Amino acid sequence: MKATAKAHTNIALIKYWGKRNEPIILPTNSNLSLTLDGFSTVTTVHFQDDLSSDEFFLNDKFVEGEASKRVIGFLDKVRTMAGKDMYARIHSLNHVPTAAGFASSASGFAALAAASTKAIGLELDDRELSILTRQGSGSACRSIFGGFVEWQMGEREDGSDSYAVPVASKDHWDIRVAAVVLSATEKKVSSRDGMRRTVETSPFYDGWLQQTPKDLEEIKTAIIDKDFEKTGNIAEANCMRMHATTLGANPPFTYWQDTTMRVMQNVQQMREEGIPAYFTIDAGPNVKVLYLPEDEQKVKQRLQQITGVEEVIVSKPGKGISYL
Ligand code: 2P0
Repeated sequence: MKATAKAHTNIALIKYWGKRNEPIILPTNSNLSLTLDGFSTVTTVHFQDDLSSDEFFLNDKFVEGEASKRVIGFLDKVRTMAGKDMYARIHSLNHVPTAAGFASSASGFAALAAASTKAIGLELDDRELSILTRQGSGSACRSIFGGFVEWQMGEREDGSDSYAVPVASKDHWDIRVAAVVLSATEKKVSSRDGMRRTVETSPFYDGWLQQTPKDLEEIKTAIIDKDFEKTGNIAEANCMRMHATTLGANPPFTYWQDTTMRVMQNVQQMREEGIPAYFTIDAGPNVKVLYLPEDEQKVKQRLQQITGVEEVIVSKPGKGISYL
């Protein structure tokens, strides 16, 4: 009744931004990401007869409070599915530099879902696993697969048609992602709260919903064709539209800081100088930059020189979940 799984985080090129159902996490728009090899979580779940509650350790530290509640809530779903009433000891090792601005929830819930279902004896296929993982954290359902992955929003109320599907494998196209870590980051609005506030109050949200399906269709073609300029342009524009919706929220907010904008401007400047590079930004101030392998040195150097940039961590396309 013990299993260990590894999952990588992912970066959304077409963003998941808004829920139509909060308890089981159903999105308002289909979205697409690239799984990254640089950042992963390894989780061991051990169901044991002698435990009277779940025990969650993150990087060898016992965790209580909200983070632990989310993990236990997820294991409750796994127990219900398996029809078993046993508690578990969970050990998670996060190889995601917290400062890198990647939500560790994507790799975290994907690894937890894979390890816990295997440990309890459930035999799920990748689709079933993606559906379950989605209910831990939305973006995590994409990390079941490697490479370029679409989360199809589905239509059903029970979420049975809302899951991730592979679009192109990690070996299809070697593009790179630099995570640009900023030195000073203020306390931010969490992605959950930011999403909710935007859906409920931003008059710009309708525009987001209208445009995003078109972005998704176009980027899928661009990825299949390995058209970097098109892929980058669509990803950057989609990111800008997501962030524009937050400015219309009530109260309005933005995830950007001064360094965020400096990095964005430098990326656009690089393009003017003939280096194809494009940015995307999630629910935080850090910037991720897409570029091609042959430009790695130039892009890295340029990003490291920007005032307020602490570190640049590069990543390649990564694989889906694996069992250790
Ligand atoms: C994404 N983000 O597609 C988008 C882009 C942030 C901006 O998924 O509430 O932590 O756990 O489903 O996955 C961050 O939201 O939200 C996110 P929950 P999550 O990657």
